[in-house]
Amino acid sequence: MVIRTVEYAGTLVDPKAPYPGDYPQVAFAGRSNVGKSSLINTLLNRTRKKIAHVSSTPGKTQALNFFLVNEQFYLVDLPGFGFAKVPLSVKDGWKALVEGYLARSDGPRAVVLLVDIRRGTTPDDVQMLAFLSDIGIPTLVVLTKADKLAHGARIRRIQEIENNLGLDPDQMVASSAQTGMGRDLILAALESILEEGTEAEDEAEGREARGDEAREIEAEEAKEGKEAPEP
Ligand SMILES: Nc1nc2c(ncn2[C@@H]2O[C@H](COP(=O)(O)OP(=O)(O)O)[C@@H](O)[C@H]2O)c(=O)[nH]1
Ligand SMILES: [Mg+2]
Repeated sequence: MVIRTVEYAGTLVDPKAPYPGDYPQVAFAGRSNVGKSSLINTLLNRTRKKIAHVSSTPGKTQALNFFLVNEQFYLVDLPGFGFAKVPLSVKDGWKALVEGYLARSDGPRAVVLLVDIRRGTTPDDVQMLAFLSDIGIPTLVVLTKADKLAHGARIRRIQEIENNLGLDPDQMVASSAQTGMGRDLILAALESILEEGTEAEDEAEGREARGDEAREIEAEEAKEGKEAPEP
């Protein structure tokens, strides 16, 4: 997937509120400080002009932030979880907002769950994975800050986390916002999630799913007709 355009589309503080528009959604989740804002900025090519704020006050924002990418899908930035020092009411608020949103019938097509490669999964991560599996949302686990481990240690760590969670290898990607590691794999995964959803919709509406060729031509036409955004 080539990122052509990104725009901030809106914020939801009520999980039942209407969306900013009618595009498929992919949500990004993870504990505070896991590197979510950094990864989103790297994925969207926003290394200079940051779109997701890199914050030093974990768990402060309780809102769902929508970014429209390529006028094709919303990347939804979920508030971070796993903040130990906040009052219970804040945790309850987080749960109502995030779980309420994820469980919507018109909720996200997939969730990207970020886990710090050195820390591994926390009980919050495990709970989140169980919740997502219960409601049947496909999940990609991204292991962040992979640049902090040497190659061998990284491979061992990935294997360990994979075994702990009982995930398929293709459900996990190691990434680094600093080196760009994992970026292409994550974007390819997002693309295939969005394509699958489109084919399913076409079938449901009795239309024939369009071939790859038609889609490629359309993508090229869209590219030709649009200026690339300033980096
Ligand atoms: N070495 C390294 N540090 C990172 C990486 N991603 C994020 N960080 C650092 O981790 C801290 C938290 O990052 P941030 O993106 O704000 O996390 P968020 O709270 O999940 O949005 C910041 O100090 C980042 O500079 C990475 O891939 N590698
Ligand atoms: Mg952040």
